[in-house]
Amino acid sequence: MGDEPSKATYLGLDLSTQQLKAVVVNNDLEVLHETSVQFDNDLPEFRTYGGVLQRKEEPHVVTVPTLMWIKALDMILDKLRVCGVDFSKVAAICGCAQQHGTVYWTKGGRNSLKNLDPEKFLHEQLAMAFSVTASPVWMDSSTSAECKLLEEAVGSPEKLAEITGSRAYERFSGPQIAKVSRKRPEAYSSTERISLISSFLASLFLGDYAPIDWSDGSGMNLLDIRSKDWCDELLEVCGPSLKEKLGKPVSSTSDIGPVSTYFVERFGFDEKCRVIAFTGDNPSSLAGMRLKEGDVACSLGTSDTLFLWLNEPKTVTEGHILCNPLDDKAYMTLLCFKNGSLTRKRICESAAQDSWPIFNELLESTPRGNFGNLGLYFDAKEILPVLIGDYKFNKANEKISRYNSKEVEVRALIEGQFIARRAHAEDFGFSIGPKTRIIATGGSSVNKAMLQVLADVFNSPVYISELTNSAMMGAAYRAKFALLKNESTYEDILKSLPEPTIVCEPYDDADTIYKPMVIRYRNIIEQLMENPLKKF
Ligand code: XUL
Repeated sequence: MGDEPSKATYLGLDLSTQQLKAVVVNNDLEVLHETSVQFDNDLPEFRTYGGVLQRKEEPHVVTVPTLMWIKALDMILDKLRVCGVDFSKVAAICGCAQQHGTVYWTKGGRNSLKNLDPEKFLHEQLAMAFSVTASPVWMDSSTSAECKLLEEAVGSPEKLAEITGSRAYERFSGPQIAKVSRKRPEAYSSTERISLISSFLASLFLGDYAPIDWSDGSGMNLLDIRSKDWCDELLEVCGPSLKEKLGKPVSSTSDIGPVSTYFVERFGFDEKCRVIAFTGDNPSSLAGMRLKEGDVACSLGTSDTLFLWLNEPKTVTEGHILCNPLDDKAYMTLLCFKNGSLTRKRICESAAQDSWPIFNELLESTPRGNFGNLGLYFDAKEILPVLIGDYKFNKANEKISRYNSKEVEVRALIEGQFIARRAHAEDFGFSIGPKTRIIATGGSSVNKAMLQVLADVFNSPVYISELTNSAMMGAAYRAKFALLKNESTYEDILKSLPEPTIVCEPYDDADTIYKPMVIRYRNIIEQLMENPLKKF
C-alpha cells in the first residue's frame, strides 16, 4: 500500500443529519465507490424522522440515538465490502459530521474501543458505551438558560464572540454540555469523554478517543479560536473536569494514528492505514468545494449554510467564525439557517404532490417577484432570524393565512428563503455582486429551477461542481492532503479535478426586482422580532 503511492486509495465519510455517506477515491481523487445508509429507511428500528428524534411535548429538544450512527457504520462498511472495495489499498481515512452534536462516552468507553472483537459488529459491542444514549444534535434549541451562563462567564455576547468566534448559540456544544451537566449530573459525572460527532466517528476507526479538531471545535462556544485551546472560564461554567473530558484539541490536518486492529482484522485494512482528524460538515464542504477568494459557498441541505474563506478572524455577533480546516493560520465564516430542505419538502408535499418535477413546474410558472407575494416558512425555531411558524404576505404587505394558488406558494417559499440568505449574508459583511461566484452544493443544488432563483436573488452567477456531496469529497481530499502536506499544497493535490461550472446567470432585471424585496424582508423581520403575532 504505502510503498506504491499510485495504487493508494482514500476513504471519506460524511455523517450528516439524514444519512451516512462514504466514498473511496483513487490516487487521482477519482471516485471508485460511493454508497450511503439512510437513517429513517435503512434503520427504521430507531424510529427517526429526518434522521432525528423530536417529541411533540418538547419540540426544542432534538436528539439522535448514538447507537444508530454506529449501526450505520457497520452497515456502510459491509456495503462497501460487498461492492468490492479493496480496503487493503486505503492509505488514509478521513471524515466529517453534522456540527455541534455531542457524544458522551461512559467510564470504560476507551477500554471498549481498544478491545473490539473483529468477529462482532461494532453496535453489538458499544451498546453500553455511552452515559447519555441520545446525543443532542444541531437542531436542538433547548439551551437558552445555558447560553446566558456562557455569555455571563466572559462578560457579554460580544466578548464570547471575540473569544470563540460566536456569541452563545443554543445548538453549540458548550451550552449542550452545560445542560447535561446541570440536568443530568449523574450521567455527566459518569462520562469519561465527550466527543463531537466528528471525533466520535474518528474514534471508532482509531480504536481510541480521537481528539476534537480546531475547525469543528470552533462550533462549541468553548475554544479560543486564536490560541486554539479551550477557554478555561467557559469550561468551568459548563461542568466539572470538562478539560479532561474533552481532551486536547488538534489541528484539523493532523494524522491522529493508525486504523484500529478491529478494521485490519475484520475488513482487511492495512495496519499502516492512517486516520486523519475528522471535522464538521461545513468545514469539510469548504475543502470539497475548493473555494477561491471572493467565492461564496451555498450549501442547500437539511440546513442551508453560506460560507467563505477568511484570512484573519473578526468579531461578529450574528453568524460564526471558525478555524479553517486546511490552513492553521486561516479562518472561515459560516451562516447557518435551520429550515432548509425539510421545509422545502413540506411545501413540495402540500403544494406539489411530493413531486419535485411538479414543484419546479410551479416555480417556473410564476414571475420573478411573485406578484408581490412574499412568504417566510420556519418549521423549527430558526437561527437567523429567531422565529417559528409560517408568515405569508400579499402585494399590499398584509399578513394572510394562505395563498390562493400553489404556484404562488412554491415561489413564495423559495424566494423567501433566498432573500433571507442574502439579507443576512449582507448584514454579516459578505460582499455580493455580479462578479461573485456562488458555488452551490448539497441535496437541493441538483435543482436548476431553484438555482435560477438563487442567481436572481443574489444577482450573481451560480456554479456547481461536477462533484456533488462536497462535504464527503472534502473528507476524501483531506485524507490525501494530510499525508502529503509537507510536500504539496492543497491546490496541487486537487489540480487534476474539474473546475466548478456555471449553471445559472441572473436575468438583467434581477436586481431591480429583488433589491427592494430584501429591504422589505428586513422591515418585516424587524417588526416580527418585536412582535411575532403582529397583524400587518
Ligand atoms: C452549522 C450547523 C449545520 C450542521 C448540520 O452551524 O448547525 O449546518 O452542521 O449540517
